[in-house]
Amino acid sequence: VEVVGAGTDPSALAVVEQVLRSAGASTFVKITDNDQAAVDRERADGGLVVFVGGPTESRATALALDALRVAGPEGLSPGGYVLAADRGVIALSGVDTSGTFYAAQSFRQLFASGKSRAFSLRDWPAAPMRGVIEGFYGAPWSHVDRLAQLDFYGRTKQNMYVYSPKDDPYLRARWRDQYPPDQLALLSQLVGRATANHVEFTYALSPGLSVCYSSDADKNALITKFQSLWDIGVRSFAIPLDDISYTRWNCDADAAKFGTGGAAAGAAQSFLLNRVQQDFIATHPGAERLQMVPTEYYDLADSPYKTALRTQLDKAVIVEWTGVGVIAGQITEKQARQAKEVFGHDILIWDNYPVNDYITERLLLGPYIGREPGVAKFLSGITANPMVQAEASKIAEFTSGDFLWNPDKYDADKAWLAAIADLGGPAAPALKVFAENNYSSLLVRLETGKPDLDSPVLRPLIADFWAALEKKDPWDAAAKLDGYLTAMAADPADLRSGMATNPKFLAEVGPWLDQVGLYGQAGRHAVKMLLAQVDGDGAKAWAERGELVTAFKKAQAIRVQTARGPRNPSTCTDVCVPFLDSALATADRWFGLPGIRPRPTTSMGTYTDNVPARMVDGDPETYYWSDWAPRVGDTIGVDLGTAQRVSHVDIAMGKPTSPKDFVHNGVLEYSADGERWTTVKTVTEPVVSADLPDGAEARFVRIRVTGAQTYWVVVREITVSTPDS
Ligand code: LTM
Repeated sequence: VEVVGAGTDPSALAVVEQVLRSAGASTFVKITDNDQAAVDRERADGGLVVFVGGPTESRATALALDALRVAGPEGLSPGGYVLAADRGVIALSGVDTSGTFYAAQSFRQLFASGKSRAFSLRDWPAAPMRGVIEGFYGAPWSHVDRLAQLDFYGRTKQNMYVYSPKDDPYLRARWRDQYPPDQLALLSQLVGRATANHVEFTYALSPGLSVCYSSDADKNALITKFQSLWDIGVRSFAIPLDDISYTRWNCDADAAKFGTGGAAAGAAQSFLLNRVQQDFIATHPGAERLQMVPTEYYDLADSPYKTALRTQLDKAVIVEWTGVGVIAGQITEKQARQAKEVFGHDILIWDNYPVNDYITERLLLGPYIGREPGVAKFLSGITANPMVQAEASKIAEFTSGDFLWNPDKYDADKAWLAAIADLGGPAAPALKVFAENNYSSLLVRLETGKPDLDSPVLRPLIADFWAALEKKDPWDAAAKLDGYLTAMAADPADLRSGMATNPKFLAEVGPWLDQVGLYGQAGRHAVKMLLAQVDGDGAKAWAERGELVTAFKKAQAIRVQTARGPRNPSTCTDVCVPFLDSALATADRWFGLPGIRPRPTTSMGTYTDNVPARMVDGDPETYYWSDWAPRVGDTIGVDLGTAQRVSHVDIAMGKPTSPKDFVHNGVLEYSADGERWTTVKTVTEPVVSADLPDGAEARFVRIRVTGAQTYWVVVREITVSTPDS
């Protein structure tokens, strides 16, 4: 029996009915809240009575909570709720309709976990704004992706979706143009789905590439566009002004009115936004607060631009900020407080995790980390910028949603396992193996320079195996390592059958999944090859070596088409390839094979398909090309797999059409262990040639950048010679 009021949230009710149906209920009797006699009758018949609706929706739930001696949700922050059950009665009462919807979601979770006996729960969110901003470069999500995302946000109690795909022409390049009716109809469907899931659909228009800030016509074009979205139900609007230039005006009138430089840009943006605030937001009752992304969105340094925003932009506007750095390794409460002061406005974080548009060869499936609880509590909230791969983004999104609801209790590992269970269902164990090998937390690497955390399970198994091999007693460690590699090798088949009901996810991750499988296979052959050598079985070792090389080559030949060109997926990053290289180098010494097998290393990204492998392909016409100007500390070099005697190094950088693309200020260094480095010489020219000291032992050789520069880096060839080569 469901007891509802006139205002009971229909979405909450739908969730409750779905749960009860999955528990075997087939008939529902719906009773309105003033029919106490009907309730008593049903109870006398032994039926389960479920009261749905908080004080603003239904009067009956309060009476039920009284009878259960549980306090109501009054006074909780928006989205808060009380959920209680005892003696055949269940009561779901939100402080608002979203709260009741979240009570229903918790009811679903508790049912799934089997906790259906007497309990009472009082729960509310820490952050008012919790969600996702579709704000990446590259192919925008499909309509179907977005519908699925909105349902997912509802299930995970997130209340915000910002529609801001950089490559939707109607948002940036052609922002003045109205949507054709068919596209508006799709947006309208999204707004409806968002509302049903208690998600605020924010429409974010980015006029910065061509807007004339002082022009009435452009202000009116903005408002006309917003009005067309208002008419289909949108109530929340944003004006992102990131990734544009403020040294260049789009019209002479702006130069005349505002002058030049950062202060002028801040004044111009404030001028336009204040007019949108006054002429649109303030004239539309029910509109949410306007949001904006400043052009300086990535730091805390005060500047003429920020001063202008602080002093001139209407205080009602919420300012977005990515933390310190476009991809912020850590965001502290102290920084959050500073952001509020420096920008002089309420702050919403645009968090660039798990977005992978700048590193398209990787999937970022690790949990949300590195944000202090105070960030969620003290600011307006956080929207996570996801990956091009919508379904795969759900793992990180699940965890950021968890953090935002209750940051004090957030446990990244637990949240991550719950995310894997939620997405993987019965295939969760296979999904876990896959995600562990795409677990990269670039948040850590980019900010601290420490290695990221890819393959957290495989990494120590490999280390143990090497240590045991050294002691000539590798069998136990080999068995453990082989167990995990077997799971990797089986992962493509396991995941494809176990997650067959989610073909979208499988299509998104296909090339990465195949690579995990091939690295698993190659790894198993590597272990068997090395064990055969310990046994002195040369024939077997040689056969395993052949299988290893075949699987390894296949893994390296996989290509994924991305917005930045074709890429070799990078799974098990910095773990599988070095392991296989080292295994081959170790075995080849045993076989008495000559030569060095250098593997390219770089701390930078790759421009189009000029992949790092081209630094060591023996062909000086091909080259690796970084996709940014190196920062101090960036490196390019080679890893030889094992430490060995090295006598000479040649490195050729630059190319005829980009002769200045080389490291202008750097040092050539080598190291046996990757920890202690010896400097050979300074680097200031495109061609580097150096003898290493007699007896030098190196596994790694690199150029480390010591001075900032604006040129990118081209490396044509790195050649390393041994005393006998
Ligand atoms: O972060 C912001 C505000 N803008 C862009 C994003 O659109 C982009 O997805 C990320 C990651 O590449 N970087 C940005 O600067």
